[in-house]
Amino acid sequence: MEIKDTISSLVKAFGIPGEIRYIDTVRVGHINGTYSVTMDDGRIYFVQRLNTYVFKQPHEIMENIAGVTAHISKKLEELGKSRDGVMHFLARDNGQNYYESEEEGFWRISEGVPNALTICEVQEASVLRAAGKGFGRFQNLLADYDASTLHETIKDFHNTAKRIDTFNAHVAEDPLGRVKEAEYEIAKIRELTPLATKLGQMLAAGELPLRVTHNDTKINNIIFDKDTKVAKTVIDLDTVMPGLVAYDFGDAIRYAANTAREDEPNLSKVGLNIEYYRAFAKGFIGELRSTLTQNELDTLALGAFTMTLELVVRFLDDYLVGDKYFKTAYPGHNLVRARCQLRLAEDMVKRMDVMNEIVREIASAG
Ligand code: GN1
Ligand code: MG
Repeated sequence: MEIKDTISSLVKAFGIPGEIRYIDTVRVGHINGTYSVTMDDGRIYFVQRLNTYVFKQPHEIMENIAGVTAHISKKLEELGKSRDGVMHFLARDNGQNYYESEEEGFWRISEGVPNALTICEVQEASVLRAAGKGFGRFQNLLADYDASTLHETIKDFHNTAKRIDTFNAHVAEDPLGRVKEAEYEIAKIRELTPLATKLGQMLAAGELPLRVTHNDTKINNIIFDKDTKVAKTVIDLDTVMPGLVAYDFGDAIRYAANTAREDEPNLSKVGLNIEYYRAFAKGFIGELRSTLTQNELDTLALGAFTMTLELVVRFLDDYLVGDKYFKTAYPGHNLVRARCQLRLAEDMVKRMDVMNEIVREIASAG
């Protein structure tokens, strides 16, 4: 079936009234396939095909999302705040918030957020401050969510040590003969492994609390208000799971406080934008100050490095095994991404003291 036919049958299956005016492909995100559908009365819906290679248990994801979004709505209502910004997935007549078929795969539809702005490349520090607030608030809203009811949608998602083990096994196997292209990167990963696995060791030793975290805090997973540039909604809830606060802080910094794009091939452009780092930290810590433990504050900067190195490993691993996980735009894209992330990780190692000092300043500013 052509995609427009699939989408129009989905629109009917979910009981959306009216006719489709147009369909756009949304090219943000490396995993799922997303289309924005505008109806004849101007309403917008996001129709998304879940990548079931990545998410093996799609029903569990939709169960998590239903629980998490209901909780957030209820909290906002109690606080007397607008619920506009909560992601809303449509349910069909049979109560299911998805549609599934052998031939077409696993689909879901969410309502568009009015006056929405998605940002992929940051141009000003104020956006980072707003994003920090948005992700911090998200975590606050879920602070009392019963984590034991959440399915682990991707097992060991941020288990950096395990990811490195898998990667090392693939280096040894070298299934496509690509290892020779990445000798420098492989050596560096090995050198940086002790630092990258420290956070996981602290977790195992009970030195850091597990919270309900988002785990994929790229800035394009926040919807901003087009006019005020305030963070309205956190989206992409597929990986909401128990995790460390440093994962959410760290992954956001990795992506948005890079002086270049995530896949910049010219490595001389890549590094940590310390002003953006500070702005995000201000927004994030400002929201969470009363709940963060000293160990959590002390590991935020380490989290940024850890998430960055973890992505080096994930991108390079995917390259070595034939680009099965992340969508790529050209051959070698995952290698380019890995090199870029490695340059950023190396820069963070050099500036770890400054990064820690900034967190301390912000935390003690009250
Ligand atoms: C993927 O779906 P998207 O693009 O928001 C990935 C993240 C990575 C990110 C790297 C489920 O996120 O973990 O950090 O790409 N999501 C999943 O850009 O693996
Ligand atoms: Mg995602």
